[in-house]
Amino acid sequence: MDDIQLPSWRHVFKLDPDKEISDEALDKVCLSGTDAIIVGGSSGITFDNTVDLMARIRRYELPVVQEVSDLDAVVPGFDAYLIPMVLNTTNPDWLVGQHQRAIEQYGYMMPWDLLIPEGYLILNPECTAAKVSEAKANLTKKEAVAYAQVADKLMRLPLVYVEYSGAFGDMDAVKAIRTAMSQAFVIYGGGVTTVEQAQEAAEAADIVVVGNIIYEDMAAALATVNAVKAVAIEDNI
Ligand code: 1GP
Repeated sequence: MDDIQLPSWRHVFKLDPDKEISDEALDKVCLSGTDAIIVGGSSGITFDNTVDLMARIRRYELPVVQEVSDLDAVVPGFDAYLIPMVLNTTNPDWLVGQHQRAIEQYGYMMPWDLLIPEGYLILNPECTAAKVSEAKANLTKKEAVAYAQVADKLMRLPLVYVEYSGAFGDMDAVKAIRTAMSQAFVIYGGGVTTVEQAQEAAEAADIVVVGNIIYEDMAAALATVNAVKAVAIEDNI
């Protein structure tokens, strides 16, 4: 396994197994200078489409991690597994229920060392993840910060993922969240399509995730890598 050096990551591409990507496009993504690839999505994720995408990314040297959203689609062979715990869900299934059932069933064979729990804070009510996980995503900045603090200070999760999937979020809220953290790293994802947005997100969060634009405008997606990496962020922790 490659060592997962989360604290050194600044830019990550997220690839969706349910979406087509050509070998040529995948080559560009994997050789872009990004720090890692996350494989995951909110719908249409299966074992078969995940194993296929993982095998293709595996030809490259960069770390590849799976963000688990469906137990049936967990594929052995990733460098690590991000385990979302949806902080602002209204259904405890998405916070601990599915996790409990997974451990009850498969606990004896869990690669515990490879699991990285993330406090997932979904702030775009329109995104699929918000709908699927029944999240109360219309939060004030103060409410959002408090949820992130639950993850950081009470649950002591190593990551807080601020998810605006499909829409560029409120960077003031992301900054406020990061400032309030004692030990968790803050990942931001959602609607990063331009160099300016990539820079703004890089000023607000420890790690910036870029997803959809890969499938819409490859040149714009690739430009976000250097844009993020050019921004130095002060140590918060
Ligand atoms: C989605 O946070 C990621 O889970 C990235 O969002 O697809 O909007 O870039 P976009």
